[in-house]
Amino acid sequence: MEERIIFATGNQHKMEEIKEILKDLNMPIYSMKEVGIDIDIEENGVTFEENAMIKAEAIAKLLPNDIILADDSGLEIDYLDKAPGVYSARFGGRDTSYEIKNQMLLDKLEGVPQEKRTARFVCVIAAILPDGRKESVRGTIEGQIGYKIEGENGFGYDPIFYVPEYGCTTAQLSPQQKNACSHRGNALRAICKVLETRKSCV
Ligand code: ITT
Repeated sequence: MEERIIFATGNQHKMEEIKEILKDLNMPIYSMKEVGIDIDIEENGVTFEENAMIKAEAIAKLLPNDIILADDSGLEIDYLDKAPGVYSARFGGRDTSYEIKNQMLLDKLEGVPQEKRTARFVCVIAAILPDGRKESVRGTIEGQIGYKIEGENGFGYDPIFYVPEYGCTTAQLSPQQKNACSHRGNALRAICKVLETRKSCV
């Protein structure tokens, strides 16, 4: 049977970025939904690594012959003791719009000077291979929380995540620019090196 990668994510925005970043990898890549799996996975870990592996394990149990990857990611704001961190998706309520969530974070940082607004996006990619091997890698991108919501691209907290090198938020970068420097791009390129030991990769 042809080798495939199944991504244990229900987040469509992540999936779009993942497919673009891994497009040169000559392997078919599907989200769990695309292969007919629609389950809620309880993310009860306290680190990105634990949660990424929890998601990967839940799908690997159902599809033991595939390469399973999972992404756990989030925004760490230093002034807020690294919150929302692993709770990024749940911060302010799962169903609350990101316009509201982003404004809530801006309000929490009201009056905080620029040098104290440091933050980073973190992405941990967990992999479970058909031989049972488990790996995980972490990618980050450093930046600052801006002063207002800016930009239409990306998703989630992108409109408040300012990247000094580019002079704009990650929501103002093109998808190609974001993928080239993002936490997810960096983590996926690192997991490719792990997969390279099985099959040639990007
Ligand atoms: P899955 O667990 O199904 O993959 P999820 O959205 O619940 O989807 P996480 O638990 O990993 O995923 O939460 C990640 C959250 O962190 C995500 O919902 C965003 O709020 C934020 N986030 C992660 N990567 C981001 C990015 O590239 N840009 C903006 N926000 C991001």
